[in-house]
Amino acid sequence: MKSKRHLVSLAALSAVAVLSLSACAGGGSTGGSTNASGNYNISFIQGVAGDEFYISMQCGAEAEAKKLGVTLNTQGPAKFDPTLQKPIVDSVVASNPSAILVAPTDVTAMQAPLKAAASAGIKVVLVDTTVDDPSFATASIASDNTGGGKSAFDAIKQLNPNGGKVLIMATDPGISTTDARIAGFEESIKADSSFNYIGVQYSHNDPAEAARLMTAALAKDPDIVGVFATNTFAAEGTATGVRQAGKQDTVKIAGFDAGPAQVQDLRDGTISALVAQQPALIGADGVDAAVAALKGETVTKNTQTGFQVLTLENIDTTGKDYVYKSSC
Ligand code: T6T
Repeated sequence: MKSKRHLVSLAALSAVAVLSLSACAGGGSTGGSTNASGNYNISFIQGVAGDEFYISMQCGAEAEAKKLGVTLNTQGPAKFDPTLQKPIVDSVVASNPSAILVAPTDVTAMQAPLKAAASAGIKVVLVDTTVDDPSFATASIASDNTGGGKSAFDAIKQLNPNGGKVLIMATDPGISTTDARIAGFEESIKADSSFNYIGVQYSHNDPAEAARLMTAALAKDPDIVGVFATNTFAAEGTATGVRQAGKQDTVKIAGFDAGPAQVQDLRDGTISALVAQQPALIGADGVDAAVAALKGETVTKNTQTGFQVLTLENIDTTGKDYVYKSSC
């Protein structure tokens, strides 16, 4: 059943901005390897296969590749795990594409394999996530993850104006995006003395683990009033845990991402707000950056894409185009 309290206007929390940070880099040498038809050949390596965020990014990248007349192929590991992503990167590098678009699954573990790709003369464009030292990369394109974390706190505060106990359900430490979301959320909550922040739980990108952790957290702290779930899978599991505890009217969940399952949870009233990214735009910008670099044109080194806070109030109007796709 939908709670009226979920209808509180959160429109003011929405922020859509696409801003290109000003540092520009020369495109470097022209050329790059081409395929048999003489086209540039781009490989997109997702953070994990089957995640609607990366599927939507693939859709945006494919559409842009078609427009520009370049070839794009996509693959991703079965789990968001550097031990599974590294062999994919290594075999893609061995196939010598013109460029790689990649969402590194760990800031440290993916540093050397991606630097090696760039050293082999392949243009490397980081999409979504990054690594400890991305200086080898042609370009980096990512959401305003810190700002999204702050907006998630604003959403929880608006639904709990008197404050209360709040936790974060995250994935794993060492992922640049979710770490930045946590940092943004923590900065806001620590500055508000009406809230009692009880810390981060790591669910390893596994909804079943997030549900288990959430159930345990509610057994220990039944007075939790809010949870920030830092991505699709954390949000899905958090919603399940809260539902199983019968606490959906008292625990307000703000989740990052807007896959179809999260949007259904928003409609059901289990989730109150979703911070939707623009994955298709990130994919399209990534292809543009790779092709510009291959042509020796000037490339914007860092691009930050915006986000939109989705609620029951805007999901069928201004928010509807932000819902991620399950297929292109
Ligand atoms: O939140 C996105 C992405 O931005 C993050 O880096 C990893 O998780 C997602 O793919 C959602 O599942």
